[in-house]
Amino acid sequence: MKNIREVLAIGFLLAASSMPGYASSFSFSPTTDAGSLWQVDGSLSGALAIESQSGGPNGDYTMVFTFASSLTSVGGVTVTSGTGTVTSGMIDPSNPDRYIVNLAGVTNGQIITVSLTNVLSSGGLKPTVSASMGVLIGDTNSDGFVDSADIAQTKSQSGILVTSSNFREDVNGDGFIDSADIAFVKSKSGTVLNNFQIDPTNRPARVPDTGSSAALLALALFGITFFGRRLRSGVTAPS
Ligand SMILES: [Ca+2]
Ligand SMILES: [Ca+2]
Repeated sequence: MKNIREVLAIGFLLAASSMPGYASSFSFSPTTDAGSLWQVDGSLSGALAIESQSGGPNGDYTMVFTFASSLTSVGGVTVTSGTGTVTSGMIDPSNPDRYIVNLAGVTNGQIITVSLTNVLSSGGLKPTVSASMGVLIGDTNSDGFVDSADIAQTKSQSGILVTSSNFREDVNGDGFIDSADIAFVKSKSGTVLNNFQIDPTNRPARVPDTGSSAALLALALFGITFFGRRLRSGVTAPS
């Protein structure tokens, strides 16, 4: 699995090598787990990748951008959408093709986008490079929902050595898949990745965003008030 990923990554790098300053890939993981072998491979232009592992009590995650050539400097790094803050950003001291972004306060059930500006590499200058990650703790099968399928998947891996193919089920990132992870996924059951559909044909409805929920609530309150008044006026009118 890891070998296939490496072959694909190398192929991607070769394909992107003719594009100056182009970020060829990025990956992410909980910060405490960032030194491990397994991170979620993101896509800069394709399907959204979802992080299933917890970033701990402070929501600490690390994103790594990989470029086709060595970086000279990066002008700035910010969270351009979603909830979370950049605590640090640096060119990887052990590999200048990579830029590491540490994040804190990343909340669950959201898509967060991080942007690098004025990325100067040996391949040229890129004004903006952005990457997004979905954060949904316990969504081990990456469909944007935490439900019985994720619980079953985690149960199926309980007690099995953590590898590149099942690390998503190590939800608390402690290096083991066990009852703690099953309980963790169960505790998140019913949560969703807001405003996200992996396949509209398989899911009946988009999750209402906060604005829609507020509008529905306002409409419901208006209805209760309006019909309540009508009811009261109907009852009191004869006397
Ligand atoms: Ca799921
Ligand atoms: Ca675990």
